Amino acid sequence: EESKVLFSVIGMTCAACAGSVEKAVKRLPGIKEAVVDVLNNRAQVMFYPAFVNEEMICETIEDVGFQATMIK
Ligand code: 9UX
Repeated sequence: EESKVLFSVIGMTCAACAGSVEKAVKRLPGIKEAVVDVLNNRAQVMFYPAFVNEEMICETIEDVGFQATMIK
């Protein structure tokens, strides 16, 4: 069964920022879907917890250069 987690992503200022976050998250194993909303500073990620977890996703977003926090 998949998990769905919403992240706050601070620092994205244009659509390409959102694109790079989305691309990086989707490169992780076990990601079903990643939708990044630059206007609302949010990333919604659906994933399979057997392969990846919230912390790995959070760290990946931070590696791209943004401040990420799990919301729920
Ligand atoms: Mo847009 Mo984001 O020109 O780091 S890609 S600001």
